[in-house]
Amino acid sequence: MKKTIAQPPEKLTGIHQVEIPHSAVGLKAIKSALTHIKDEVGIVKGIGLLAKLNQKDGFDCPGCAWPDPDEKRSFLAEYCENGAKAVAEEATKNRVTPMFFALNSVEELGQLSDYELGKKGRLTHPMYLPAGATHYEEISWQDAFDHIAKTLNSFASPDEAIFYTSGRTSNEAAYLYQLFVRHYGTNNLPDCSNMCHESSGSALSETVGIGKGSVTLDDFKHADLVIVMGQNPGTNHPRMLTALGETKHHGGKIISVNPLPEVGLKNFIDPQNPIKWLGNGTDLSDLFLQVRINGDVALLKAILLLLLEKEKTSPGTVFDQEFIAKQTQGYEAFIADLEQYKIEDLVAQTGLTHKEVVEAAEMIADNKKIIVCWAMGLTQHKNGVDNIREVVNLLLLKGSIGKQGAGTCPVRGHSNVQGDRTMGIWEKMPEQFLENIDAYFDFKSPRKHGYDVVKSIEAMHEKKARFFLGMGGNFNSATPDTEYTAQALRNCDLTVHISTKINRSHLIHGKEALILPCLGRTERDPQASGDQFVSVENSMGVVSKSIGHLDPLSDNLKSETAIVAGIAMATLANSNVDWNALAGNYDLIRNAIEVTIPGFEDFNKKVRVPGGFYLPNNARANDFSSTYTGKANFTINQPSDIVLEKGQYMMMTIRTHDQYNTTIYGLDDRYRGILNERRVVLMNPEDVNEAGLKKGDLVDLISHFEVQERLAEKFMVIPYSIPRYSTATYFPEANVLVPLHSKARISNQPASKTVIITIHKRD
Ligand SMILES: Nc1nc2c(c(=O)[nH]1)N[C@H]1C(S)=C(S)[C@@H](COP(=O)(O)OP(=O)(O)OC[C@H]3O[C@@H](n4cnc5c(=O)[nH]c(N)nc54)[C@H](O)[C@@H]3O)O[C@H]1N2
Ligand SMILES: Nc1nc2c(c(=O)[nH]1)N[C@H]1C(S)=C(S)[C@@H](COP(=O)(O)OP(=O)(O)OC[C@H]3O[C@@H](n4cnc5c(=O)[nH]c(N)nc54)[C@H](O)[C@@H]3O)O[C@H]1N2
Ligand SMILES: [Mo]
Repeated sequence: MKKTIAQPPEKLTGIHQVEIPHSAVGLKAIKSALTHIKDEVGIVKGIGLLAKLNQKDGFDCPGCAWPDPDEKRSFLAEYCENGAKAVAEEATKNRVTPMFFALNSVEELGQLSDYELGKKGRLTHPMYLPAGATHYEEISWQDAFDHIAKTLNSFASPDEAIFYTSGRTSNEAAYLYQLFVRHYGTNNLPDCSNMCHESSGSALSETVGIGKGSVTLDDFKHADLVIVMGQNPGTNHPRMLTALGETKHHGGKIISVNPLPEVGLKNFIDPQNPIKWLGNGTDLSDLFLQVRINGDVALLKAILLLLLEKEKTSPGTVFDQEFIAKQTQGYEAFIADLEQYKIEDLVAQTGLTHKEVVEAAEMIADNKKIIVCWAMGLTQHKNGVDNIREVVNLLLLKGSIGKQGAGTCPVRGHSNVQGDRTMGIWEKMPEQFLENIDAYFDFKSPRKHGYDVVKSIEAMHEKKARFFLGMGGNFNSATPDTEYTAQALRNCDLTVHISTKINRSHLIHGKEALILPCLGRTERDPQASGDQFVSVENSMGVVSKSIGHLDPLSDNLKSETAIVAGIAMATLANSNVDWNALAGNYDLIRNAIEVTIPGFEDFNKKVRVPGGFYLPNNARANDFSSTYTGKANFTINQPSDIVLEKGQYMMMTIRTHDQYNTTIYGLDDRYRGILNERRVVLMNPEDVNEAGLKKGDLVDLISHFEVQERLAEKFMVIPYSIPRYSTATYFPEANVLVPLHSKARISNQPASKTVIITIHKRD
């Protein structure tokens, strides 16, 4: 049998470049949202669905984790174009049935692009791929569960199995899942967060004693200054633009730090206010710093040096000395280290001018209440943890944490990625959590730390692990080093995916494979005790209820919770956990959460209050006693140590406006003016010239890591506004270039935004 290709096929789709729009959102966004809804769902059903999206009696948007307002929620503003696309994708009319699998072999499906695969629709039946077979075939739920149980029980050690989670899984399903996995005997619980905000978690726990952000939505109204670093909210968190608009409306300023002039950070037309749809919108960024890829620590250090000079001239006017003395540790060592740097050297590393850095420093010096927001542009680097620790240094110097209008704001990706962690989806949960679980359920959970994403791939590649279960997600395509990861999956005895839609991970499989189709957020969830609701936690630590209203699209779907219970009952012969009861009534799962996880007192009562409740947050409360020193910690960080050789470029892999991670909604990157083509490489026009290339040339990209090289073929050169020697490609097409072992220090997060490449013209 021929191997199915592991990366998206290298097909060009016919680029069409247009002018970059002046503003984000506005009428065009609403039009685009409605077109997706009309095409996938139908207009009447679709509008009904949107009316429930992010409303207090509705379902949580399966798009991003940006929070909803605590109070007033308006119809148009509580969803965004990309949220509507996420809903359209899930509530689609199209179906992937057993007949579809009978007509299409795995190899044939592998020829389709991610876009074409996604458009095939929702999975309707459990499917099984026997060893050596070319086609998936229908299987009963019980047979599927028994098959998983047989495989899991055949291993010498439970550590031979890997249980991945993507961040859409509800709190209830995630809690039950980790309970099953620990009861089975392993902590091998890698998750998408390992590739997303792991660097934030590592840096924030060390410095301020909580791995989550400290601000609330309301803080945006009170901030003097919001700094948005390494994030593209216009595309990935569009409702955040409303919050940034509020900052401006209340007299605050905004600095954006990004290698690309992202439209959403420039100007925004509020969808909530139809009168403004045709106007000029709100200008957002007061200062745009077009930093070189991975130039952020150097930039922050340069700013801090300038602030230090000012503070020395007039002590107490720039730094919050009272906060520093009372609440922090490590100030002197930090200052001593900072003073070793020369401003010229630092500025040279950023690709910015001295004047721009001075302007930023002045804005920061003059303001006391500062919020820093960030996402993948800071976390997915070798020095991703340093990036975020340096952000914290800045906030600590300004005393800008633990007070209104100030603090840390790591903007999470998947809608419940933060909740899944709270529920215990982590390969190294702290001892107290494990003790609580053991006491409540009366078993001994394993203590040995499990594999994270990178270690899971290594373990499967080395055949130390032979079973993979994905609770959602698309492991083959979302992880780095596509060919290597694909081989890791192929080495398994059995790969299992609990999914709503078909994706490439179903096609890159172990000797045997199973696809278990589940209900989505938009659907009702009928169980033994009646229709259930679930809960989710957003990026700011608010836990709220989510309930779907559509009838399940097929009688053969099960909820994620029911699937976990089914696997657990088949696998664990002597379990004293009543899996049936838990899956039949999610209140019982919430009772267990209440007892075993701090902050969930009265969970069943509080979750029923419209809008939900805030989890405790020590950093928000200005209490840093939970760090290893009992104080907020200054840290010493290094600027990037990567030196490019002649002919080399730094490449970041980013999202277009028309995708949700590996789900490709469409082929347009509207806010960057690049339509109908994903295999592009954005380059500085001078670099294009110097390399003897021109717009539209086809090139191959080779990444260089230690002595290894990786090849990605057929990308089209696009001259674009990006600093010299910085380039951009889209994820997941370019994942084949991201070396598995190029990862962030401490957090072990893949460095998918610091990829060193050379660019080679095709004949
Ligand atoms: N519509 C939609 N929404 C989404 C997603 C989606 O795919 N589609 N994905 C969800 C998920 S899981 C996540 S994690 C988030 C991702 O949200 P983002 O982090 O906004 O997503 P990316 O496209 O990875 O963009 C990173 C941004 O960082 C910039 N950047 C890259 N390298 C650097 C750097 O070295 N320094 C600085 N300062 N900037 C840099 C890039 O130019 C880009 O603007 O979005 C979530 N929301
Ligand atoms: N090169 C590069 N690689 C990256 C990134 C990058 O910026 N650059 N970003 C990284 C980041 S931040 C993340 S978070 C990961 C994302 O990694 P993943 O979370 O693994 O990937 P997704 O593409 O979000 O997963 C999509 C699949 O989830 C399934 N799904 C959707 N909804 C549900 C549901 O409700 N339940 C279940 N069970 N399944 C569902 C569907 O089958 C769909 O095909 O990728 C990472 N990879
Ligand atoms: Mo993410």
